[in-house]
Amino acid sequence: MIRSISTALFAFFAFLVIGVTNVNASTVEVKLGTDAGMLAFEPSTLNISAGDTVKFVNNKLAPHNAVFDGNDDLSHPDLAFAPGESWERTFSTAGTYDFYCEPHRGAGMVGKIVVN
Ligand SMILES: [Cu+2]
Repeated sequence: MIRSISTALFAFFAFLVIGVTNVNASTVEVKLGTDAGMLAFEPSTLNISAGDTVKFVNNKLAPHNAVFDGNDDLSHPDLAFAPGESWERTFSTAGTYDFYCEPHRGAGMVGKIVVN
């Protein structure tokens, strides 16, 4: 009896750990404004897996934002002014997501995230 309870408990906790923690999910960083001082996302193209998180980090030549047309949940329309300001978005659905920085779109500050 005690043995079967402890076995059940073990199975339960193993399920919790495996179920809650997606060990494969990772967080990838994208800089807004390159280290070299270019108006671009760095990197501008990202390949990630479904469930991964992208951390957008304000870098140089602010202000920047990141807008995904037709995808309000992924967009961050507020302008980031301070270096180091950041936000995160998790991509749970496979697909190709184009985005851009509103103030610098005309200067070519566009990016692409491919979720596999
Ligand atoms: Cu910008």
